[in-house]
Amino acid sequence: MSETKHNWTKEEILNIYNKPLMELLYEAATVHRLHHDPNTVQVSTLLSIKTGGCPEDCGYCPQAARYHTNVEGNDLMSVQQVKAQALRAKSSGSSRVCMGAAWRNVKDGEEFDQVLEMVRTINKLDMEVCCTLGMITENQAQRLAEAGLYAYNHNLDSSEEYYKEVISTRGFEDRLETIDNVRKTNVTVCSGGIIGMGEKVEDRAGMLVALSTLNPQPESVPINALVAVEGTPLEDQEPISIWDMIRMVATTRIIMPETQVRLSAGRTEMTREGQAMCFFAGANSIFAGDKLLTTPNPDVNEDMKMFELLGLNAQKPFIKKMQPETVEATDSKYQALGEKPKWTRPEHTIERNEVAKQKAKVVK
Ligand code: SAM
Ligand code: DTB
Ligand code: SF4
Repeated sequence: MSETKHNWTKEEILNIYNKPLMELLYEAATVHRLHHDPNTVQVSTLLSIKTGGCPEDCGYCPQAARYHTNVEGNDLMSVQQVKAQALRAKSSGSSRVCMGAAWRNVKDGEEFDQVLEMVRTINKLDMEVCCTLGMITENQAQRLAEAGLYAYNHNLDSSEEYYKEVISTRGFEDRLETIDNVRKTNVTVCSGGIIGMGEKVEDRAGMLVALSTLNPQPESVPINALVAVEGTPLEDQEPISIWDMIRMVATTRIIMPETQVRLSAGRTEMTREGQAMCFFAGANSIFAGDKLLTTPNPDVNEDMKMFELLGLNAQKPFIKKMQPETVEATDSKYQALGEKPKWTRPEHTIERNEVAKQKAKVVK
């Protein structure tokens, strides 16, 4: 097996992305087979533990408080509710639960303590636990690790250049810093992005440069197709073509051979044939369950029928890395530091974000 390359350039990535499709597919499928069982796909279930009311202005996100969408906000779920949902996910074949919170960043206190308890609870069900809670400090990452977290999801979302066209309330460098904080623990990094936000192919390549030059490369890379939600600044974006998704998956597979490439948001718009091409191109993970965080996802039974049709098997947990140990709150060697980290707030103006915010004020 060849050494993983960590110095990919944008030009090299563009050359791969733009290859004649049959060559791209052949190359991606070859790399895939060298590093993974091509008939195994990891199944991960998303759980929105705290929905809506987020202070950020991410142009794609239905959970940003400043836009008017149909998302109903909820307080943080209870540990018991989370346990019940995790058990359901396990019985339908998921090996991982990913808990998402509509937070800009984690704040020390009761709510974070409750999330830590959720992590312990799911770990004890012998499932991989992932969290996506916004920006975190090193101490918060350590506390999550100690509770038994397997992965932390924090997406770069686009190229550094295009990021500024989508989000004004935090900087690309904040994302990198959180990933760096996670890297100081034994928690693996899950980081990817969204295509179909109006970015150029060069931006997709730019995002892949940022991800593939991380050393080690992320354990998993979710590739989301934008779900254009009414009321968000990106509500009028045209859906991307399946060929773009296939090219993006194949390129990700070639440049990040060991990574789990996750076919993430946008599957409701994809045919089985389209998804099969993505699996052939190296996707080996999906989000299952009829809801992502707030938007629809294919029914789990339909997904299982698709697996049967394609001869795919759901991956067992802890194949890549051992189950992390769980330390109980009472035995913890870390404590809340009550830090006030200085995450950036560029606050530059993004015209379409402003328009969506003004429209929401009128409706509200
Ligand atoms: N608040 C935390 C954060 O932003 O890091 C965690 C939750 S946030 C919803 C997680 C990711 O969901 C985002 O980084 C983005 O990639 C994805 N996402 C959000 N809205 C989306 C949409 N409409 N279409 C596709 N992906 C979306
Ligand atoms: C990721 O990359 N995609 C997931 C997960 N990580 C957290 C979220 C997709 C969200 C799609 C929009 C929604 O349902 O709100
Ligand atoms: Fe908030 Fe995350 Fe949505 Fe941005 S993507 S508005 S940070 S929930």
